[in-house]
Amino acid sequence: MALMKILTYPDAFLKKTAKPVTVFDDALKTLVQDMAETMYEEPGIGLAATQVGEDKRLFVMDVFYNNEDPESKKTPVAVINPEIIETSGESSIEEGCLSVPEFRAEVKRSAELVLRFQDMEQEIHELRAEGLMAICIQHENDHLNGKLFIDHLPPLKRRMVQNKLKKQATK
Ligand code: GNR
Ligand code: NI
Repeated sequence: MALMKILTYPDAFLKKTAKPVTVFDDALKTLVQDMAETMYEEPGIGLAATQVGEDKRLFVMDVFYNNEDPESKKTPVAVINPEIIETSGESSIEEGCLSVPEFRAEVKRSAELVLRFQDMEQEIHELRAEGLMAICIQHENDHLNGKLFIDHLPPLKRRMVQNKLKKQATK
């Protein structure tokens, strides 16, 4: 098990459209385990492969784990080759991102969705999600398409935030 380094804005890798996973081998299993460990360590509710410099359509998530509750159980889900096949409703919460440190903003997204994905055994699943899980899935799926939550902000606000983050990054 190993912790991975998380890329931060304005790293160009974060703008990449990730490639589908075709090889389900031990190296993939190790990557998923290392990503899950990194997600819990940060802590985050999700982590996309793009964020750790891996050009693969895959993310891990656990929206239920609370690291302040000793009774809380870890239930990591590995989501491989995700496709959001249905969406409905509207919802917005204040989002943060491990790749955009120290900035939070409300983002308008779908309230409910159906996610089709593969697990480590290449089995295809369809998962209906709502609430925080639906938000997290859309946020992680965006990462695999080279998109960050700040890309959803109105243009002027987005520019201001990007300039501020770029200045911070050079410090
Ligand atoms: O840990 C995270 N919390 C979070 C809160 C609101 C909306 C989205 C997220 S995802 C984020 C971890 C992360 O950056 N995943 O890509
Ligand atoms: Ni993120």
